[in-house]
Amino acid sequence: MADYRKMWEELDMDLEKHDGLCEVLPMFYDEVYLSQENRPENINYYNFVISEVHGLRIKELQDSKQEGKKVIGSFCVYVPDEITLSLDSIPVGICSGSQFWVPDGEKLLPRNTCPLIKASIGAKLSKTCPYFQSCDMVVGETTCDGKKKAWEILGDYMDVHVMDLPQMKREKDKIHWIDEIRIYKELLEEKTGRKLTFEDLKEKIELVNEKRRILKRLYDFRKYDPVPISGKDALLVSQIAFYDDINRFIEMTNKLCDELEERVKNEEGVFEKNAPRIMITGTPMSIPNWKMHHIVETSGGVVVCEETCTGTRYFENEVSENANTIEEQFENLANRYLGINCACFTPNKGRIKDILKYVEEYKVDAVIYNSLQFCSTYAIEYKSVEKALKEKGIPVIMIETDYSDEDTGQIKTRVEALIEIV
Ligand code: BJ8
Repeated sequence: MADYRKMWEELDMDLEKHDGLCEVLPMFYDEVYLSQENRPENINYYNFVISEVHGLRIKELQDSKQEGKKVIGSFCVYVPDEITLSLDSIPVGICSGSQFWVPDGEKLLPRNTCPLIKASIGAKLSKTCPYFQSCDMVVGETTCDGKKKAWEILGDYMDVHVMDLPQMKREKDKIHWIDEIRIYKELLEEKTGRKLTFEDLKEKIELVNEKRRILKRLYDFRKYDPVPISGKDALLVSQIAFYDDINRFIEMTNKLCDELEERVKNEEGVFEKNAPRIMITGTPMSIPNWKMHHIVETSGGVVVCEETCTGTRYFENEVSENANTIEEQFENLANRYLGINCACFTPNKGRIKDILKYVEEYKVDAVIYNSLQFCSTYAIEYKSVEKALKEKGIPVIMIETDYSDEDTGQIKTRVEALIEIV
């Protein structure tokens, strides 16, 4: 690997602490990913991306900044990438998925806060995340209470803009969200000195739709039996989608899908035919949170779908390309984004509908409802999801966990018991 220390230094990173992170990640990746058998050839690209996660991609971001582009971080799939890209900026998803950052987060946040929030704040505070350090601005949103309050803390350390996401989906909420998208656009125009044009937005709407289509294509292959790609690898591709260069990501994921198409034709799978098919639903899993997938796929099951923001919620539903004015484009954006069914909305019946639809489509045998600790919206919504699944005769268990390994053995026992009954 090239030497990036000078770049990290210029990014004002804590090099000593960062060395600690660089030591554990490759070992962990080897154990969870490289130990898998029969992976597709084209997954090597994603191995490479991970090996350069704090290196080459960060260098690319720095080079783009030299050319005058802005880097904009976000933590939620409601923040519209189309606007960011249209204004010559690069969106990066920076929700943090590692226990490494939690202790630093706990210096400022109560311990009984969601690990995703603690890790995000900890990553900034500890100056060990080069994505955070590269951002010209981050865009938060008013989803859960924990995040809302965390943005105030983060604001002491960097430029933060908060989008006021409605919590219901009435007509007036849509009007409000269109307005929030407009405010974000105006702020970014000010930052970049550019003006958003209909043509630029049209192009980026089409581009982001293409990215959604390629992720959908990938997920469609997981509907086959035997499954041509592991759940762990599919999750990895989704996670990388949040920060890789969009054009390269589309190209490489298309190549991977071409290979999977061949595998399906040859009935070649990573697991044996009839392996128990598990769907995971719940809170997002950002890099390197591979915990639940690893447990399932080392317990005899295969993860065939994730109804999460690092799964279907990220790519389902395209932005309509049918628009003649910027106003119509904004309305189309709002329609697509408000179609995401996050538990922070009330009511949120659409999520149950989605889960039942995926159970059918991906021929799911059992569901794991995975909720990060202290995430009350997802934890509370479990009861209605459980009821709907039980009515259909689909076994489901709820697992509340964090990023640590402490409960791995316990979770494995429960997952094995679930797999045994299907
Ligand atoms: S659209 S799931 S990315 S808000 S897990 S921080 S909700 S306490 S991440 Fe999310 Fe957007 Fe919704 Fe998706 Fe809070 Fe829950 Fe933590 Fe969460």
